[in-house]
Amino acid sequence: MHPDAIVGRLSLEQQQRMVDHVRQLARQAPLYTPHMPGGQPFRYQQTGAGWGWTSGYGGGYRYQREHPITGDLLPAIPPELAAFARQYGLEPDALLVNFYRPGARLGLHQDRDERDLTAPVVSVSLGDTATFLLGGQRRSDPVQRIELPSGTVMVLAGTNRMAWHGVATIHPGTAPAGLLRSPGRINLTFRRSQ
Ligand code: MD3
Ligand code: FE
Repeated sequence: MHPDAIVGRLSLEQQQRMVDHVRQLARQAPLYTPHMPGGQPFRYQQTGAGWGWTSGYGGGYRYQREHPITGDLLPAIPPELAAFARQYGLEPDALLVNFYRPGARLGLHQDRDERDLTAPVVSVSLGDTATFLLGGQRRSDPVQRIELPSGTVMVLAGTNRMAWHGVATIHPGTAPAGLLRSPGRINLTFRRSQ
């Protein structure tokens, strides 16, 4: 199965450069566990650059410039990464970094906290392969299971932009040797939030 959302695969060198950027970002804006507005923790850890997505702490799901734990302004999106997203027709103002350890999942949801829901979302998978779930416009629509190995680039545009989606499984031991220091998967999403 090869959905039209998958647009490319990064070389190992490109993947390593992205991971190096993530490490640099995480030094300034540490990974943390986001919580739903009701207090339930998500199963992954998160940080961001530019605008970050925050999931509660009183105000409900929204984008904000401050790190939710440290209160510091998030670092700017590294120019090399912004240029990467621009290749796919997106001028990003938000970069979300999600880290999944083996066993972590993300339930089916839609992304609709962005002001312009016609701007595409660009996603890069790094590390262990994930089984990604891509549904349709309605929650009850059938869902495709799509394997996302390290280096996969997806662009969610058109009808896929408002599709229900989630992460079913992380497959430990499938990352390219030496790419990550610990087992798991990093997902980068570039977005236009404002
Ligand atoms: C489809 N992330 O951050 S990436 C998310 O693997 C999110 O971390 C998943 O869902 C992850 O919101 C999936 C691919 C992705 C990202 C955004 C989308 C798919 C999408 C927005 C709309 C439709
Ligand atoms: Fe999402």
